[in-house]
Amino acid sequence: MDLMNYVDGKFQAHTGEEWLDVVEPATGRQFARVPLSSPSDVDSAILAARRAQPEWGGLSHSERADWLEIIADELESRYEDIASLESRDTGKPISLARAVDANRSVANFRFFADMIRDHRGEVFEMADADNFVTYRPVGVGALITPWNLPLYLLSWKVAPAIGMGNTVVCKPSEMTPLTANLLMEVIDKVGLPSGVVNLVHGNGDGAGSCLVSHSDVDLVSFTGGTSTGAKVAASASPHFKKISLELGGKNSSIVFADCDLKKTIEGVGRAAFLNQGQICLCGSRVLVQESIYDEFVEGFIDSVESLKIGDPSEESTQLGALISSDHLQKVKEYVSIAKDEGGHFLTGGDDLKIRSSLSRDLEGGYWMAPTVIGGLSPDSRCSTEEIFGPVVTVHRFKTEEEAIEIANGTRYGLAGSVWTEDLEKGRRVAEGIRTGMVWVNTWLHRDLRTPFGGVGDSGVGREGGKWSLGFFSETLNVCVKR
Ligand code: TXE
Repeated sequence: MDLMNYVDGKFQAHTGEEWLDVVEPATGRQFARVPLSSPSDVDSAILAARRAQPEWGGLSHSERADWLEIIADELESRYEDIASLESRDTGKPISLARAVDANRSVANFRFFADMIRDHRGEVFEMADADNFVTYRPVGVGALITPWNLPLYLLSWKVAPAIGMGNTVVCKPSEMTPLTANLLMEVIDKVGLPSGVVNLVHGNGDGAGSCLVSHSDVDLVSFTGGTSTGAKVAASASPHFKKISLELGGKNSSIVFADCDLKKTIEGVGRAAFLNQGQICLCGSRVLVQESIYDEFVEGFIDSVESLKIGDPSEESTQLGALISSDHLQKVKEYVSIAKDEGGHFLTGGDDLKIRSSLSRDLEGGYWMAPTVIGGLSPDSRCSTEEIFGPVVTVHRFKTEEEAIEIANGTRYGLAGSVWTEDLEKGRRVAEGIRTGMVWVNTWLHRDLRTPFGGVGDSGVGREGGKWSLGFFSETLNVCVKR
């Protein structure tokens, strides 16, 4: 399958000759090609978005909300296609692709349709005047997304961006472009006005950086790695674009002695290994109170060793393949760093066991056993740097203060979880962590109205609910003297 860009309401071939192979992570085999778009392809997409913006921005909130609902309905009718393409493209289990990627992508369009329909400006009265605050479109947005939750993250940006009257150019990850293509098919089918949503395929150094640095782009919403985020910020800032950066994480799961052990083991395991640990919110550092450390670790290892790894298309599979050969290599390097740092492997650490149980068809895939490492210092590289794979480190702590200090010992600050039956303590500890989101006795329990984003190396800005509407708009205050 050779993909095409989607510009000005039409699928269009890119102007150059360059292509990149799209590889199925579970088999290591190529199954599609993505165009490496040129600067002139990016220009055409931005021009189409620019031309479409005034009319689109002139529609009422409820007219645009209607469009989001139409897209949601059509997307929902492609539910099974979304799940199977996402599973094939990313290597994640089909059950996860259904529950998260397919479900949430539709939900994102519906949620923002409702929010935008109800969205009003504000009025602030003074003794002698009234202030009227209105929310206006920013203009043309560049939406850049990664490979771990491709359509989920793209829909999370497209829906509020166009809902608030902007037009957009999307640049999905070159590694997982298939569901972005599906979204363009949906948009094409429902007849969204031309130029409102455009898509250029390509890699980061090519189409991505060209888009971000373009003088006719007013806003950049980026989700991806921290070092890429720094480059994106550097090229966007000379033009004073609005920018939101959702970057990496190295999140702690803090387990207190008074937790419900069974539920905690299950929740901490899910936080560690969902999507093979390739979610920025994953809890990859597990901090356990000393008095239950041995008991927790024993139960945790049992549960990790019972995870079913293998063919992502099988319903019962719980862990699939890692995204790419390069990424697998990066994760394995951290495993050897852990050995050098004096870590001991409580389980996993290699891929031999998995490979021996895989069918021949999957032998070329990018497999890694879920790995739990003990004995490392909390300030070691493996427990402070983002690995973004199925690798977690476990550490002991004695007091609340110590747990908070360890949790705050990374440059990241995206998420975290606290496990205790004392809910007051749970909140107290959560509020002590320098981060953007903390769950108590749960993980990834998302209410789309809440702010999403982090501090430090995890990024700048918040999206979600009214924060998305604020980011994807410019406010105007008109003060009228009576
Ligand atoms: O992401 P990149 P990569 C982390 C994770 C991973 C690391 C690198 O640790 O190992 O990032 O992953 C586009 N200008 N996360 O290399 O490069 C690129 O084409 C504009 C965390 O895959 O950040 C893709 O569309 N765009 C993360 C998107 O940026 C550029 C999820 C993300 O790619 C660009 C994924 C440039 N100069 C990885 N360079 C999370 N926060 O969830 C690249 N891109």
